[in-house]
Amino acid sequence: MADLILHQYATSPFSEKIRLLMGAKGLGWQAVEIPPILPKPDVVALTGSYRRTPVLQVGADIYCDTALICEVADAMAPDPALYPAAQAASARVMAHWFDTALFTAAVTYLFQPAGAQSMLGHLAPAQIQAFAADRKAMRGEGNALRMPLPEAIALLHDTFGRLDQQFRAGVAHVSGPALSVADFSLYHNVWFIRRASELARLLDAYPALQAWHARMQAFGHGKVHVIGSEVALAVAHRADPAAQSGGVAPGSGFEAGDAVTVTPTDYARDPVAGVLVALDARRAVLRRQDPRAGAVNVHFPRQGYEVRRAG
Ligand SMILES: N[C@@H](CCC(=O)N[C@@H](CS)C(=O)NCC(=O)O)C(=O)O
Repeated sequence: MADLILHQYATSPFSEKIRLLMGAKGLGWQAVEIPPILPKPDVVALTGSYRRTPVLQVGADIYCDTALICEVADAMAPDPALYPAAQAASARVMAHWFDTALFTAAVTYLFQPAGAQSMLGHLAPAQIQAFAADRKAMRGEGNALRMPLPEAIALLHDTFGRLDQQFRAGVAHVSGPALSVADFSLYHNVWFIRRASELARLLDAYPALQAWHARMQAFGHGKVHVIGSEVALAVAHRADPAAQSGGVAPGSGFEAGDAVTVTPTDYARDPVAGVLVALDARRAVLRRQDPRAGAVNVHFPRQGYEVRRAG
């Protein structure tokens, strides 16, 4: 199996989702610590202009978004399964909801004035300002990742209360009796809130949820080796992108070889331009050329991303 290189940073919840997944799957991986704010020249050399965190690199194949990274890791190391057949739909739908609606509530809750200090207190005042400006620009005109604070708090209590009840009723995992991708999507949200000292006390009312979190945490992060971003770029440059079976699905309105852009529909809406290699109901794959990374295939999930003809 080619080396797995995760471009991530320590305080990123979506990175933690994948670090824990590596532990659960018993995978060895390499970590590149990337900047939490723009500029990220070595990330976008691989991705085009996709700037979100984390990104998984396998040779010259670059996988954006943790929803897709979970599928890739599951195909490489099927045990334990992330999409057990008896929970296939519930696991995927719950995971998506935790990664979007619940994450928006968690971010709103944690970055209220009382929380920002515990989340960003390790930074100098100028760094806090730069972080705030970066995230404001990333959220865009629709102010994605924010909702009214009372609704965010209500959503967190409602969700955690129901999950706590379900765990107390003896259901071992989030979407049913078996572990699934939904456990990892809930996990990173709880992990994020637990980092917020005072505000983490919101979780005190949910002991069964906390016990589940401790069981998940025991997976650890697997065997990790830290490398520099220049090493990762050299790996991409040396490798050829993997052959894509499947191609572009008939009736999609696109053909292989079309010049297209792929853009997140929610936040960090920076279009990535390339030549379409594969497209179906689950994935879009673009080929692009970069002076430092060489030829790379950049892979996106279809949900949450828009494919458009370039120009
Ligand atoms: N849907 C994306 C969301 C990823 C995301 O929002 N990550 C945060 C960090 S936890 C981010 O990109 N923040 C801005 C940045 O790192 O530049 C995924 O599942 O990968």
